[in-house]
Amino acid sequence: MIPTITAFERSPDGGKGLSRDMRVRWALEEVGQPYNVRPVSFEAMKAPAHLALHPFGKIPTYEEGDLVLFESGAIVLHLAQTRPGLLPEDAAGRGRAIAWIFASLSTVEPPILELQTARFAEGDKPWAEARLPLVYDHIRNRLAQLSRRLGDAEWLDGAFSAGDLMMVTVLLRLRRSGLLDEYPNLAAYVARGEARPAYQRAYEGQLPENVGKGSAGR
Ligand code: GTB
Repeated sequence: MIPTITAFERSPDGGKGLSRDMRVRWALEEVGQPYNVRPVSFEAMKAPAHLALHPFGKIPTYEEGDLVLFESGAIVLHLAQTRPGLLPEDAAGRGRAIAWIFASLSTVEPPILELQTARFAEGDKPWAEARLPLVYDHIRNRLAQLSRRLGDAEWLDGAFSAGDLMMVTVLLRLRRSGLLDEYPNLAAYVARGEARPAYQRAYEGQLPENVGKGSAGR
């Protein structure tokens, strides 16, 4: 059974790999699972057929037989738990890798999303400019903590795991801000993630000219 994921028909980032289907594509490529991609428009995301898959009308979703999943973290975790390659074999190591998945989504991503909101969604508000330094502080605080923990290790906890995959995709959203470059070990960590062949294949797949092709059609 070849799973099908959904992705933007026309991604607002123009194919820079920043939308959340990229994590799922990357995980699928890491575990060697072939997949189909169904592109959806913003309009289709809010229509009943898609809302039946995703209660919040977003991408990505994941369908495999009777199983329907939404939330990129849950999809990546599902893939990591059902295919070898993205979680350690031992229970303690698995637990720690899963902790990094949660950390990426609930501790590191929120301040990064604050920046997107402050810049784009609220950029025209009278208080937007005054709020930015505070938002930058929140992000720098998190990055400094993460940078200390990573130190000069290659990955967050031993071998590359789904925790690293998630963390790298979260950090990538900062590239344009220049904040990542203030922490050279984090910038190098992200670059290591991007250099992985599975990341490269996933990136290729989300380029505008490949939208909807899935892993077999490229
Ligand atoms: N928590 C959910 C998950 O992790 O799966 C969040 C899903 C989500 O927000 N999906 C976005 C979406 O469907 C796409 S990724 N939005 C459509 C809508 O809400 O109507 C968010 C995103 C959009 C654009 C860029 N970009 O241009 O750089 C990056 C990320």
